[in-house]
Amino acid sequence: VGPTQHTVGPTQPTVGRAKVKVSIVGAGAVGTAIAYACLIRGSTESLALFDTNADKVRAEVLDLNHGTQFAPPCRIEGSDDLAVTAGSDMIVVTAGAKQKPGQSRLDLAAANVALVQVLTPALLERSPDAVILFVSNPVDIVTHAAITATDAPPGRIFGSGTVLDSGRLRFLIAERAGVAVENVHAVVVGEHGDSEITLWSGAAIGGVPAAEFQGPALDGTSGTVFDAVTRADISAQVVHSAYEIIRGKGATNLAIGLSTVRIVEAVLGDQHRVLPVSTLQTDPEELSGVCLSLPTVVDSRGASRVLDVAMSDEERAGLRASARTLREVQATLER
Ligand code: 6V0
Repeated sequence: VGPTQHTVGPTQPTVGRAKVKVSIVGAGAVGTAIAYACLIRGSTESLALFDTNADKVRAEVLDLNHGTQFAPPCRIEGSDDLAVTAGSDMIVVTAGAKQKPGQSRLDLAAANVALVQVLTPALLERSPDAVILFVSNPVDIVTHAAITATDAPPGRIFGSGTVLDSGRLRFLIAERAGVAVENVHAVVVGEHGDSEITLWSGAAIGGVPAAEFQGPALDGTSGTVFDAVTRADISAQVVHSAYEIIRGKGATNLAIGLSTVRIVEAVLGDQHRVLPVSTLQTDPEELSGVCLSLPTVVDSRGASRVLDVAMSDEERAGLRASARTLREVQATLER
């Protein structure tokens, strides 16, 4: 960061220390959507935005501050000086290059890995107790690079993983089943990317296993809704929906904003919420050493415990293949 740093925020000094501070690194489409969701939901008492683009961060902070009258109380400041993040309880990293139309998440890897290897120790220096959540893509590779660049305890650094993908999956299942999305239980695991796996074997709608769920099909006939063709179609849509959104509007930002804030609140509120976040796997052997997503308990320590979730043989083979893909990319990037 150069000598011409600019900080923007409330002019009145804060009386005492704000209780809960969240910093967001990268004030682009995703970072600002996360900030906006945090503000509207009242997730934190203090928000700090850091971006190397001084004009952009200044504009975003002004825009957010002009809305504070209409939202729960929150102090919002921003800067192109990393010092603005000091003393954070939680830091969300969205900085870096993003996918261009037709580009895969793994294509982004080299630039964003180099960025987080420098950024993560600098963030922890200013906020030694913070939990750090990575959103920048490819999120599993970026999270692994960040973990290996520091000696923070396991779980304090993790990635948003397939929380968004699982949200997309639940939406599509709910639409087909004709039930509220909260009544769908289903999860995507593995890489946040092309090799991710839908765990259909554990999917349930209002407690009914997806494979047994009956209802009118799209052609009006009654019977099993989630047959093999429908399952494959939904899984493919989950994988491809980011590409479709990027083609149409240049970025995906609103749903990732909301899903990230779900993770932020799980940490700040010590909620012990089970979410498919990306963490460094240690067991079993074939997954060990890569960051990927499995249902994980998220609490004030970060990602604290990976659950041993039941899977079919095919799903388990898919997860192993996803781990292999990630391991190969990791090996070429982290030297
Ligand atoms: P964007 O709108 O280009 O914003 C990125 C911001 O980062 C810009 O404002 C840059 O100025 C800033 N920036 C670049 N380098 C630095 C740095 N060193 N320090 C601070 N700020 C910096 O991109 P967008 O917000 O759309 O996407 C951000 C990242 O999120 C990309 O890597 C996306 O691929 C990723 N996403 C991850 C998702 C997930 O589910 N994990 C979902 C959507 C996007």
